[in-house]
Amino acid sequence: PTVIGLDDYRPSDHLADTIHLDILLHPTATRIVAETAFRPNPAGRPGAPLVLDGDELRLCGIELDGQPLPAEAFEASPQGLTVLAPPQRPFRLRVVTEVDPTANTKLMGLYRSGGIYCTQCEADGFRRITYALDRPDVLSVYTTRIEADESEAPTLLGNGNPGEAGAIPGTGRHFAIWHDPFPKPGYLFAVVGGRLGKVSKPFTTMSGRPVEIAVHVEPGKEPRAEYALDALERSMRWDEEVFAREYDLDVFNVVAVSDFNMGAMENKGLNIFNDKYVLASPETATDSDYANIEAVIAHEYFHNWTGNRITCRDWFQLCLKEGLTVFRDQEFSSDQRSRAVHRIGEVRTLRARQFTEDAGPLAHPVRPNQFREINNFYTATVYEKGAEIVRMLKTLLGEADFAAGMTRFFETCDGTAATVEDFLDAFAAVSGRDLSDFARWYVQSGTPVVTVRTEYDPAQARYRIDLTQETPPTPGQAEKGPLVLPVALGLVSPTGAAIAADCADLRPDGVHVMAGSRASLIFENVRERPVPSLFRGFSAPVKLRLDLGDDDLLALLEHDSDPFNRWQAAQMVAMRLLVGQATSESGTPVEASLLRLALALGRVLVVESERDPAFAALLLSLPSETEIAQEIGSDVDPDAVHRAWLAARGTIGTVLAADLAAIRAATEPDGAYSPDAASAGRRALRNVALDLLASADPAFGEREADRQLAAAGNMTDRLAALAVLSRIPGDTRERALARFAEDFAGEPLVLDKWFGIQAAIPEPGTLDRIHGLTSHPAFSFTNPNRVRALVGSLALANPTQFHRADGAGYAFLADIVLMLNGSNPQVAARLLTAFSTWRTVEPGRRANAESQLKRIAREQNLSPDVSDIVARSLS
Ligand code: DPP
Ligand code: ZN
Repeated sequence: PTVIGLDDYRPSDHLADTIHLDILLHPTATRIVAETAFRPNPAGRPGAPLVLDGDELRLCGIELDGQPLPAEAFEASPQGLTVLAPPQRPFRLRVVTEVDPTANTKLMGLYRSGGIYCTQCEADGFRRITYALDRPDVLSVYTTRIEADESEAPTLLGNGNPGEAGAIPGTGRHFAIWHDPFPKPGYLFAVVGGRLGKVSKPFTTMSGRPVEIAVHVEPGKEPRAEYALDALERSMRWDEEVFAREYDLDVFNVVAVSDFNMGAMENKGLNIFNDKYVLASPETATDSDYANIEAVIAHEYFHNWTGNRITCRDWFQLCLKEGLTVFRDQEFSSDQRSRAVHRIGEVRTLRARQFTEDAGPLAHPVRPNQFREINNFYTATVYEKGAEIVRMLKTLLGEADFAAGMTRFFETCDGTAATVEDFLDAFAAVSGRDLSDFARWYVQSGTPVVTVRTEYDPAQARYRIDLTQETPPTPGQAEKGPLVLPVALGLVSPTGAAIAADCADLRPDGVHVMAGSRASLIFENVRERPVPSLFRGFSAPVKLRLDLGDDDLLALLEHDSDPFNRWQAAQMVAMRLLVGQATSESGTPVEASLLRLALALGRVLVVESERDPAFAALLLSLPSETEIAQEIGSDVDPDAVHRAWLAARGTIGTVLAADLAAIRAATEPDGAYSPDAASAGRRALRNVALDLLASADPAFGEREADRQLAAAGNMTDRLAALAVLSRIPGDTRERALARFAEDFAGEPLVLDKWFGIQAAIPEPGTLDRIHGLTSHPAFSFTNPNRVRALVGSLALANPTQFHRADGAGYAFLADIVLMLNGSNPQVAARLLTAFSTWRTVEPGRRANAESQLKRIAREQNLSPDVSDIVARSLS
């Protein structure tokens, strides 16, 4: 595949001001008549041919200004259409194409999901519907007429506002016309046709515009769409209150479909969702499903401004809409829930996914400078690290300048296809600051490592913190420069008293801005040896190397005023002993250290399990096996990591048994299920307690989980119990799994959880079990959710079995990747990224992984998606 570079950008030679589409829906032969008003772009090359993108298209007709275009005037293939000498003035091109939505297994362009016609056009899907200037900086006003059999597709939805609609007498067909007044790139185009039920309500915007907001789902599932509708309403209100952003059309429609490559898509006025992020009922969805629905609904809605009203000049600017919109949805969720708890969740995700990506062969800058396949750049780096950059910008500038910068960005860039520079310029303009050093965050890949040394001089009552930062080399970037790091920090007395920070280099809000590779902070009038609390709230996405002993860290756990760092301190103690245990270079007295941690957690729990149960649940959650492996960094033995992890949980469960039992007794469910954060927090704590008790005493765990399973009145408690049981081999487990499958036989999204739990069992029999499940009637390789639940859980949530020493896990994943390479390359490529840690495992496993990667690389007819990932993984 060809490499596309950021520096290659040049404006389109032509513009497309309006596009009129007539879409005649048919299961296997949908016709698309596209009439586009083109004109030469004053910024383009005069006299250039009109080069339109296409992908697997069949051309059925072409006219220019009402005249058939003679064969010698154009060149056409399924992959493109070129008008060789287009007029040097505005002209209209009418192109007729035909596509087969039923055969479209790639789920890009127009396809069918469970009988519903739907589209996915980001990034390059519009060219699978009609020939077009399919690039984000060509914005057009779309008018779309959709026609279909009334019996097959009673609901017809498009972008923008609804216009004329009606039956076509005598044909059994009907039509609907939609007009979107906002110019947009093709990737935001969408249509939907199908038999759908809906829930809706009126919404009045802050300036008084009446809007109908609606969520459309499979008929019969309407009650399960109420939560999504509620989350949408709250998102719309929040964006008005916090960012003064108002909705701009008469309707806002969300449609849920079962077959979807990603989470959801922000098409203008017509968001299309993976039904996993819409449908929820207490019986079928867990607390985290509810939280995810809220977050994804908000995310896609917020794109209406950050993505749609202001779009991206080119795909290298993807983080401009994604990082910013993730930041916005994180802020929304933090306001709706507990900010500290949410922040910890964000950081856990960042570390598990983005730090892993940044440490391996797929590392890339938040704004990449080249790509072969853009679909492979919808990554944790672009999204999650992109959001961290916006968060740092806010910390750096402070609330007021950040808010002013956002307003300026909205005002100056509205209606344009913008760049990261445009975004930063808005903040530079309002604050008068030079952000050129800060901009390095967008172009430099890799996770900075900050090493801290501290020194206390009691005679001078002086305390000194030395910080150095270094970013390790990443593919294509051997040399790294220093990054601008907002370091939020404070001093804590080991006995709990706060210590006033008398330091000239600290802002009044407790932030030191570190701009070079090293910094020294001197604190005066420090009367006792303090413990430093650094990067409070995770103020910068760095790895911290801190020379603190367990006692100091446990003092932070107990006394720091920053909840994030309290949690972080416990994680650091745990990580140190887990790594020691797993690498058995254990000069550290692991048991004693573990005991101290457990006892400290016990003390903290007394207060926290009442004050903030969700926070208490997080305190009790050890670093994941993925994080431990990442911390070890090389020659990792996943079995040793797993053993260390199990043993630590067992010890904590044993030491805290009485406290955990008391927590369970105090959090018995009372009354009806409510998905609110406080109730969810109590369930989380209760279920973590069960998990730890079961680690300490599997026989007890089995009985208790079985009891909870039988009594559970909601999916959260049911699934938590099933997960605990799944790790305790025996008849009880098998009966529980069988029963669950019967109870939820007609519920694909619930069965995904069941597939996922089984695929994550850390036992040698799991691979056979997964093989068996691929022929389960509810499983299908054509549905991305099913594949992710079963195969994705093995690859991403079951380190010991994916990284089996005999290589069978790798071989299995490689087989699936090759099978999906042709039918759904995006899903195949995504699964393949699980190999990205292959160089960090011990030599035997490493050789097995490499041979599977090479086997994939040798295959003929690799999709651009898979070939790009495999090539970068091996490079
Ligand atoms: N733009 C989508 C989202 O992240 C992904 N295709 O919202
Ligand atoms: Zn997004």
